[in-house]
Amino acid sequence: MKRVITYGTFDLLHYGHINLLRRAKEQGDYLIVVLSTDEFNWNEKQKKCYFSYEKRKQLLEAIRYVDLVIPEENWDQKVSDVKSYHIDTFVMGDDWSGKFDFIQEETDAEVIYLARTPEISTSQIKKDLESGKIKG
Ligand code: C2G
Repeated sequence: MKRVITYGTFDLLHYGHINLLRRAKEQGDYLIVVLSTDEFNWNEKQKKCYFSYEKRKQLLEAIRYVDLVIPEENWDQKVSDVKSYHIDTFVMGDDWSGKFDFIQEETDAEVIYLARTPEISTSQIKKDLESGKIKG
């Protein structure tokens, strides 16, 4: 069984996230999503999520591509996650391109960066809602 892992905040879940999760799952048979906790988001990414960790986890667990959701509590857990979950492929959107190549050196996992869905983002959704714009 090929095991895939990916990381993210996934706040205000949108089709860009779904595109990423679908393609990540296509890399194997079992997809683990490591979801940023509220504390990690605030302390390390200065992101205040609209939905709490529990709500974001509930949404992700309802997605057919996702097999397991675990917490992301710090920047440095990736190598141990990849090893302890026997991951074959580490996937991130290409806004992170190159940032996680060290995983390939320090573990047996392959690192893949997938193209982002360019026109959508959580921050854009928030801006559009504030200005009353409907995406359609
Ligand atoms: N993504 C995408 N297309 C978008 C928006 C996001 O493909 N329009 C991808 C991102 O590239 C990322 C994943 O969806 O791979 C989750 O995006 P975020 O929730 O914004 O995650 P991020 O804040 O980048 O956190 O340690 C890594 C971090 O936890 C990643």
